Amino acid sequence: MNAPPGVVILYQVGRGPNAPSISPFPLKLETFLRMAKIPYMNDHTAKFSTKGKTPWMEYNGVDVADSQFCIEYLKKELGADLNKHLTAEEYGASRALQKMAEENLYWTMCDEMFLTDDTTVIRNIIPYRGVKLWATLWFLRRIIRKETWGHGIGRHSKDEIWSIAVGDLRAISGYLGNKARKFSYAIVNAMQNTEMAMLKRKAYNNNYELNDNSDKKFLTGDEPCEADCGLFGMLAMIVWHMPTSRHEKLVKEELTNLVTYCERMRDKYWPDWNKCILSSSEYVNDHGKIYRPDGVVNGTS
Ligand SMILES: N[C@@H](CCC(=O)N[C@@H](CS)C(=O)NCC(=O)O)C(=O)O
Repeated sequence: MNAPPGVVILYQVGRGPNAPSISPFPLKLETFLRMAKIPYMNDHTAKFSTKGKTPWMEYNGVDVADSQFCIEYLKKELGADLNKHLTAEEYGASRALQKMAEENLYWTMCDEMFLTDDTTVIRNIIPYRGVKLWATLWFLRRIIRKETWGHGIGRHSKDEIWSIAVGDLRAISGYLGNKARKFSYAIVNAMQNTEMAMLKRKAYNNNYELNDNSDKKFLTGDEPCEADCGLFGMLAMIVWHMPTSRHEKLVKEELTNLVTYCERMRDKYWPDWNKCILSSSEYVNDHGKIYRPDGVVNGTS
């Protein structure tokens, strides 16, 4: 694929059923390109980088592998710094949370999706059926088992891995802040088991949209920063691509500010979300189309 000068080619693995990627890292990088208003086009042929991973990019003839190195490269080339408004403390906290999600929480998600006996989660995401599904699953499981073992997390019991996921998700949710929820829960608890308290608890569990009460709109405040790309990429998988998983249950029933956070990022940077998800009737194959910062999507180059 060729791109005009100044247009990034983003190599990724194709769109997902309920979010624009089934992988957190391409979604992170594509969200960054939108946030930084950098023109780009997608190559959905699932060509992996020289490092054997996805995503990667080509910019003015230079190949860069790894979502974070792509971001660093573009920051250097174009001054696309989304952290200018952060204090050193905010930068430190935002980077630490992003890395926790990418290097720790991510592996708990891989374990939940690929390495448990129940294949419901993964069957909802991989579009294949029959032999093709089982062959893909066998192949992916082999890689992920090896990787989680090398990382170290794969040596823990399932309960221990789950406790790591819970700790990480609570940390992100807590940093975003959920004051109103804590306050309301205090009231509900004070009411103990009256019928009203039970009804309220049920409402909490069933309608997380009512609980959009995170203290901060984005990770560090009203203005998004670079770490929001990475966190959104990761959390979006839990919200939209891990149906029936424990991760999904935790964020939708308890850590609801993570769900509204994802919805806020989606609404701000993905007005064309439905065109980018396979399950929507509005889906459009954008392979080779150029996204311009003004929202215009051109035909092939
Ligand atoms: N640090 C990399 C991580 C990318 C990554 O792990 N991608 C996964 C897909 S979610 C992958 O390509 N896995 C293939 C493999 O590990 O063999 C980045 O930020 O781009």
